[in-house]
Amino acid sequence: MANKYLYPQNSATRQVVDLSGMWKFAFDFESEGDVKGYKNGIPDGILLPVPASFADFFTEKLYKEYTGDFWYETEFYADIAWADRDVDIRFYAAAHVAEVYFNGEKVAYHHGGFLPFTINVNKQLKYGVPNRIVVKLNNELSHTTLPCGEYKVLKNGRKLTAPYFDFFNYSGLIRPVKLVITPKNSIVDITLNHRTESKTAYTDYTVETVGAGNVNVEVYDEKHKKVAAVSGNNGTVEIKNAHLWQPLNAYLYTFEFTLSDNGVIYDKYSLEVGVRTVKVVGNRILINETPVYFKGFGKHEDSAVCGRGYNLPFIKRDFELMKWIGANSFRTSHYPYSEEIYQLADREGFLIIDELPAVGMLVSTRNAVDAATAAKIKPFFEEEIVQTVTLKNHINTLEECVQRDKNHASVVAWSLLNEPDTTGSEKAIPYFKALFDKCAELDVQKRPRSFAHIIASQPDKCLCTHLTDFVMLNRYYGWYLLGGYELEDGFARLDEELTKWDKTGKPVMFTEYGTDTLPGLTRLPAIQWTENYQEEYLEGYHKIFDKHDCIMGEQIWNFADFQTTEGIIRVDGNKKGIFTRERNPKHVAFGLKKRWDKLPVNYKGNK
Ligand code: BDP
Repeated sequence: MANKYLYPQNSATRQVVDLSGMWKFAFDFESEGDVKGYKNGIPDGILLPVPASFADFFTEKLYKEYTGDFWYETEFYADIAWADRDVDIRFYAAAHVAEVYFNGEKVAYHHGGFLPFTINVNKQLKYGVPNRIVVKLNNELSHTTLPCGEYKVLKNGRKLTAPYFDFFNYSGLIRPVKLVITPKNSIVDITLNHRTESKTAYTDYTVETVGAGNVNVEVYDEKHKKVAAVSGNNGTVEIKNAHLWQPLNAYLYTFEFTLSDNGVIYDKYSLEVGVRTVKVVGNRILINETPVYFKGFGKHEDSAVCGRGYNLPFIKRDFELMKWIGANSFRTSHYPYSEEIYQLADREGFLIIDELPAVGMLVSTRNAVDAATAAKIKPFFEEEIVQTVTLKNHINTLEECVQRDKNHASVVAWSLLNEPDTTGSEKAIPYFKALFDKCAELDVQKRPRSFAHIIASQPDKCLCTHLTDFVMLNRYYGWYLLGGYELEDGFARLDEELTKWDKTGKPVMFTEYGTDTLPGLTRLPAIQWTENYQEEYLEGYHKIFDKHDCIMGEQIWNFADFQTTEGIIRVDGNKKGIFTRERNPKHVAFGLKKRWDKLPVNYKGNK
C-alpha cells in the first residue's frame, strides 16, 4: 500500500514511533550531494531539530536565506515484532520538494511542502542494525511550485528567493516524521458524509481496507454510551436525538471502526466525529440549516526561532486567544496547516476555511501594492507551463488536501487559491474550472468552494467569480490605497464596491482587511502605522459590513504579526496582527472583543 491516509494513532492494533529530535543536516551549495552519495549518509552533517524550519537557527545570512538543495538524515532500530506488519514512514510535511532514501534506496518523491505522505518500507527494513532515512529537500520557487515565485542568482553565485507572496519562505522538515506500524489486514481510509432529518442524524460511511476481515462500526456519545452499531465496508449510521456539532459548541461522537474475522480482531481505528451539515442557500452559508456569521482571522503558522515549524504550545495559545476575543473561525492562509490544528478546531467548534498553498499566482513580489496601484503585470495563466505542470501540481495538492481533511467537522469550506490573477487573461477560466470541478468531485460533503479575490478582481472585472459558491474578498482601501487622510474616501470606495457584490446574490466574506501597526505607537490625530489608526480603520470597515446584507463574515488580516522577506514595506515582517508575534494583544484587540462578543453566531439570520 503506497499511501495510508489516516492520521496515525496508537491503538491495540497500531503503533506510532516519533522520530522527532536532532537530525543530521547539510546545505548543498554546489548541488553535489547526489554525486557524493549523500543518499548513503551525510558525511559532515551538523545537528538540527526536527520538526522546524531551518532559517532562524543561524546567525549567518547565507544560511538564513539559503535557497537550493539541502539534506536531512536520521537512523532508527526496528523491533522484530514488526516483521509481520506494515512499516511506513510518514512525513507530516516536508517543504517543499522531497526525495526520500531509505537504507540507500530511493523510496519516494513528493512535491508540495504542506501535506503528509507515507512510504512503505517493508522491503528495505533491516533488523538488528540501524535503518537510515536520508531526505533531500529543495526550496526553490517557480511558476510550477505551490506557492509560486522565482529566485535570482547573485554575483557570488548564491540564490536569492523572490516569493510572489508575503510570508517568509520557511522550509525544511517543518512537521513531525513518524513510523507507523499497522497490521497487514488493516483499515486504510474512512469517508463520512452527514445528513439530518428532524432529530435524527444519518452518517453515510465508506471504509477502505486491505487484506481480510469485515468492518464493524460502533458509535459512542460523549458519555461513552453506545448510540449506534452497524456492519459492512459502507453503510449508514443512524443516531436518534443527535447532538449536532455547532460553531463554538462542539459535540464529538467517537466512531470506532473494527476489522475482524470470526472474533479475531485485525485492526481498530477510532475517529472523533462532529455531525453537521454545510450548504450555501442564497447569500448565506448554513451550518445545520442555520445561517452563520464568521468572525475571525487569516492566520499563519509562524513563530520565532521555529519559523513555520510545528509548535504545539503556540497552537494552544492561539486557540485560547481566539476564544477570548470572540472569534469563531479562521482561514488556513496560505497553506494547509498541521493536522493537530484541525483536531483542536473540531474539539473547540471553530469553523475553518481550508486553503491550498496556491498563493502567488500573480507575477509580482508585492501583490497587494501592485494590484492596488494597477501596475502592469504579466498574466500568470497565459503561460503554457502553468496550464500543464502547475495545474497538475495544483490538482494533486487538492487531492491530498481533501483526502487529509475531509472528515473534519471544522472544515466547512475550501479556498482553492489566494489572490490569483483573474483579470489578466481568459486562460484563467479553464484552469479554475478544472480545479473547482475536481474539488466538487472529490469532496463527498460538497463543501462550498471559493478563492480569495485580490483588489483588482472587482465584481465587473473578475473572470472567475461565477465558479465560486461564495465570494472571499481581500481589501485594503485605507491602507495600500486611499490611506491616511484619504481614509474616508477609502471607506466610500469599499461601500460602493459592496453595493455591487450585494447584487451578485452570493454570500460574501471578508478574508483580509487590516493595517500594519507598530505596537505602542499612538498619535493624535491618528496616522498610518499607529494603534489608533488600526482601530479607526477596523471600526470604519465594520460599520460598512453591518450595512450590507451579503456580508456574512469578517476575517481580519492577520491574527498575529508574522515574518516576511525583508524589504522597504516591511519592518521585521508584516505587522497587521491583532496580536504581536509573541501573541500579546495590540490595543485594537479589546474593542474587537467587544464587537465580537456581541455579534450572535447567526448575525444577519435568514433573509
Ligand atoms: C495580501 C496577501 C497576504 C499579505 C497581505 C498584506 O494575501 O498574504 O500578507 O496582502 O499585504 O495581498 O498584508
